[in-house]
Amino acid sequence: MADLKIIKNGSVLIKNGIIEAVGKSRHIEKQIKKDDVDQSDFDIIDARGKSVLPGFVDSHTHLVFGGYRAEEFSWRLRGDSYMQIMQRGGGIANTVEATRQASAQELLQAGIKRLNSMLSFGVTTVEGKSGYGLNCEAEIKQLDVMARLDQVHYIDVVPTFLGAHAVPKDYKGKQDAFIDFMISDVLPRVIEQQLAEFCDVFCEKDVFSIEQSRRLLMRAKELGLKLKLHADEIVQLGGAELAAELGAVSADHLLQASDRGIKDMAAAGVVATLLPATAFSLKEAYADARKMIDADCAVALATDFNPGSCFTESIPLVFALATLYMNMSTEEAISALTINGAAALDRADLIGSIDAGKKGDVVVLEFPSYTYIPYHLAVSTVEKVIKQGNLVYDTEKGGIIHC
Ligand code: IZC
Ligand code: ZN
Repeated sequence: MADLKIIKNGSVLIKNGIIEAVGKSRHIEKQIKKDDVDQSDFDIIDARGKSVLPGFVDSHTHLVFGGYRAEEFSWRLRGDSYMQIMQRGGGIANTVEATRQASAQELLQAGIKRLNSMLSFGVTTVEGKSGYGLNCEAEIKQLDVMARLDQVHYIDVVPTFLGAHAVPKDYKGKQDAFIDFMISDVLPRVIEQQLAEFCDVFCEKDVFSIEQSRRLLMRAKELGLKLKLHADEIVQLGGAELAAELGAVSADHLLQASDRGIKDMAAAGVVATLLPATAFSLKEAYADARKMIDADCAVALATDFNPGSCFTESIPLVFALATLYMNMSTEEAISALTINGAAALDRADLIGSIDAGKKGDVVVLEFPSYTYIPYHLAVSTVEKVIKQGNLVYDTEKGGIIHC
């Protein structure tokens, strides 16, 4: 994670949206001449004095939702905990109410705005979860909106089915029956309509147990979904161990992960996705990134953008927290937001690094080195975003470039 393989005085050649070559500028120029390429066929973006990185991969968000929970934030400022608010009937249940009431069109418009903000931070691929419907119709509506967002926006949207995100009012105290309902009614519809790549569960004390999570995830896996897990965030339940047991692609949060769980994840190749902006927002202790990296876990970083515990799409904030408070080096944090983010979405062969054959998703920083990312504290250093070879965002051209 600490080795970024930096090329000084380099160039990237992108053709038909795919990276064709990367290397020293003089080598790339020679190759273009040898291939007899007509230079006028190419747009040349001059990045002299700047730095070029892979587009950021935000591999854990809840970006499609109705309503906001600003009032809960002020309650938390007064000392209420996230879980206390949830137990009083607020929290996720509030967003479920608002999301059920919102039309697909309203969710789409809000989603586009949020993706525009993410693009300005250099994000070129984002994962998004359902989980604010909790019934068949509204879960499908959320996933449909994500499919539509993927079509209409530059950013690639990877959909995750999180039907087991909370226990809805009509299933209060009947978690097992709710998992049965997800397995018998909702999951088959999601599969049939090919609306999700991943299945995730909020595995947490007083939400869904290890047993309940295992049951739903095993069925999802049988039906062809890849797995993720909200694991060991508030209480040490053994979520990391479960993710390893089930061969999940990632386990996320991990503030309370046990040593055994960390070892199991490393052995099973589960990506440890850490969400420092959530720990910051909830005033919790950060996940032990150093322990995980030293145990040979692949660590990814993501925003966890959601209306409750972490209402931010700020990649620079994540960099600041990871480097200053989790003792990750800048290089490790960059790997965690690029190639390991891609691995957390099972797409490391397609995105996450500037290599020939991968998607032409790159960002240009306004500064000469990536070291400016955490140094320019919590402020974006991204000047340009290139998505599949097209310049789609440029601060020098007023922001997003609409085609
Ligand atoms: O809306 O509160 N933790 N799910 C699990 C969330 C936070 C999102 C929310
Ligand atoms: Zn989450």
